[in-house]
Amino acid sequence: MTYQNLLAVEENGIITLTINRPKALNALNQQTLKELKQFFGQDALAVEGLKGVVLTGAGPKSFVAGADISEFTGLDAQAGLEMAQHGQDIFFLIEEFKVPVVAAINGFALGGGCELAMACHLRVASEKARFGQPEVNLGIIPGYGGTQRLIQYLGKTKAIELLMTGDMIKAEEAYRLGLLNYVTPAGEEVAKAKELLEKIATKAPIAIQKVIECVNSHFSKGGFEKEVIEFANAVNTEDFKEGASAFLEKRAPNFKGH
Ligand code: CO8
Repeated sequence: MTYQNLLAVEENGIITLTINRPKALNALNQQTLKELKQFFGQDALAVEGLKGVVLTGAGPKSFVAGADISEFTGLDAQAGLEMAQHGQDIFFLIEEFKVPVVAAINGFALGGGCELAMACHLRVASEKARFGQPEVNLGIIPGYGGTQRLIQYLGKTKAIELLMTGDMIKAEEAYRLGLLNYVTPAGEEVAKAKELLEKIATKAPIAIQKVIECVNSHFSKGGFEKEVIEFANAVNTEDFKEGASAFLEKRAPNFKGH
């Protein structure tokens, strides 16, 4: 497969998939989502000898800084609904991928970036990584499953606080709250992710697939559907136009509540 915004490098049965738009802090534009769909839409079991995938971001600063806000201009409720649904569908492909996917979080994991990391089976982060769901700063809510998976990992208490405040937290706190499996010194997150995959590869592959299926089946998808609808309703507000414009114009937003 050839990609514009992803780099896929296979070594010893592990594919390291790097989101490669460092100038935009690896923000998820539509092209990148299309390529993620292409990659995770393939049948993992049909890829000879595949032990697992490490998903990371290019550059020293960011894993993924969210959905690409420059593509929000002119977004209406219907387009917002379709985009959120499309993103959620791709993230479910990752969550349901038949071999383990480990996020190696090298920097900012914000909005859609935090949601992407949460769709992976395991998360290893550099001590420099930062996490958050800052959508409320833009007048919207998460649309790629963030309202649901954040509760799955953190519980309601901290999840609702982070979703309401848009606050960013450091890797150590994210680890303490249960979002991360491991924190490593900066630059060692990919190696640790590979080490985890090598360990899992010594186990029975069918048993690992069943673990993935059974853990996923614990959670209902009802809240995800609600999130798509309410994301679209938030897109339909003046506050969203103000929030997105304010980000692009590098100023603070002035929300009015309509
Ligand atoms: N989209 C597009 N461009 C971005 C994004 C983004 N999410 N984040 C950063 N960039 C760009 C900046 O515009 C800037 O570009 P330029 O150099 O051309 O001005 C470049 O990346 C570097 O960014 P900064 O200069 O801002 O770097 P700082 O170190 O000062 O700040 C931050 C880094 C804190 C990460 C800051 O860039 C930031 O706050 N980014 C936005 C984070 C955010 O709000 N993410 C959530 C987006 S909304 C979302 O993800 C919703 C998901 C569901 C969508 C459903 C379907 C549409």
